[in-house]
Amino acid sequence: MRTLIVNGTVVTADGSYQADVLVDGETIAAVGTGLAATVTADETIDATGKYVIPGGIDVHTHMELPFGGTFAKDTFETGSRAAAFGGTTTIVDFAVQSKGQALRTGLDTWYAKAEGNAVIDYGFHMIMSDVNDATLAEMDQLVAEGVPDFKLFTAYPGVFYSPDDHIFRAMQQTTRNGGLILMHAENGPAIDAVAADLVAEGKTDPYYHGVARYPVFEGEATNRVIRLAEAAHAPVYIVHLSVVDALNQVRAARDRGSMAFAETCPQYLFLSIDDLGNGFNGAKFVCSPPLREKNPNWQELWTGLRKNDLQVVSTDHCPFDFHGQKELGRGDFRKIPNGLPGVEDRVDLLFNGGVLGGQITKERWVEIISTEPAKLFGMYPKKGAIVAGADADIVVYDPERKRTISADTHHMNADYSCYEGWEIQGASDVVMSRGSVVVRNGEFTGRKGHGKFIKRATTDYARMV
Ligand code: DUC
Ligand code: ZN
Ligand code: ZN
Repeated sequence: MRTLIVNGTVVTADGSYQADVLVDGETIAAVGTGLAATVTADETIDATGKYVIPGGIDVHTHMELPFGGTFAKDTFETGSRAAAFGGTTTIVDFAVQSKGQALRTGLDTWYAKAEGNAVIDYGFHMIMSDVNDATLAEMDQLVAEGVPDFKLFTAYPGVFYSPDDHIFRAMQQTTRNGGLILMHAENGPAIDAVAADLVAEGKTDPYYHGVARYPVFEGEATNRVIRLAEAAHAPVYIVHLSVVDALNQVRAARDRGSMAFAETCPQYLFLSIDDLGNGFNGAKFVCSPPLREKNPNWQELWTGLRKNDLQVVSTDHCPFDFHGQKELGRGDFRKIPNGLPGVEDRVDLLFNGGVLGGQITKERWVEIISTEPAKLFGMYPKKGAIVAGADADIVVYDPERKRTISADTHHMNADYSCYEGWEIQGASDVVMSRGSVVVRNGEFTGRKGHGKFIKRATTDYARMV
């Protein structure tokens, strides 16, 4: 099957230009002007007035994550389908090692969840709940099989939490095996102390979830894990950075030449602690780190994205229904499952609020939603690029189309949207995954099981600073 995309504006991280794109089978065969005159194709897609961009890459999703006695509701089938509707053609999900298990057991569980179900390509990171001699040795095996990064937590004592010596040991291991440590950086023990005080005072509403998790607790933990990485001569990637206190730690580290990288998420650019108010309705917005004060955080995060102190925007997609799941925390905000639905809206929110909002160029938009995630996570230029030889993961994007976000029309498995009623501009018309059109003009045309596991390479992080 050959497909020719004609008359579009190819938008890449490096620049934009008019060009046609020829897809042959699963890969891009040629990019150039006037291809229609010289090649034949089975299908021609007219992209006049549209952008032709590499498919979005969301390197932070949690399909079926066990959390707080329940599970994130999207499966690989429903979640990857929702991702495709939103112009994302690759996800990297977090496999979970439960305490006492081997990494292998957790990873095999995630292979089984995804295989035969995902509609777009996927990779895995490994959440490490135990760091010991056995799991440290297993890390080398995972790096070799294309799962080269590991998430550790300074939050959630008793569940995912790792003490500093465990984090340091894991970092040392990646210095040897070329992997990358991803850090959820919030001071969990301090947060739990404040949260216990608040509940004892009768402050049990979702809003206090935001109050308990002081910005300094994220700033302190961010600095600590970066310092530990420096001591181990290891790169480190801070996930879901939410607040200026933490951003300043990343800025300072990068200024001193550290291999420190970080992502933020749409919820920290567009939502605030005010959304956590409104009684128990605020439970819809409970995630960790929490939503922050609008000022100065939103603008500082945009500045961080412009200046490359933040390299990626991912979603931390982790959907729970309001009814029946978020409600587990009525009367005690500590029991509200943490997480928001988001995988479907990232590309459009970033275009509408970022590009049309005057915060970033359309080239930087492509960079932070696709190209940089591909580079940092060992998938470039197979993913994240419109070049001959790359996987034909392509979105024909309409920068003019308007739509209203709503739980009534979204495809994520959640009974609410954090952006209900938002009118935004910019939408994916055609979404192609390895040469197959999976979404066309709002209709799903893909296939369950089309998505393949991506064996990811290690990256030379020193060259990416
Ligand atoms: N934060 C969330 O909001 N959900 C899943 C896990 C996490 O760290
Ligand atoms: Zn996290
Ligand atoms: Zn997460």
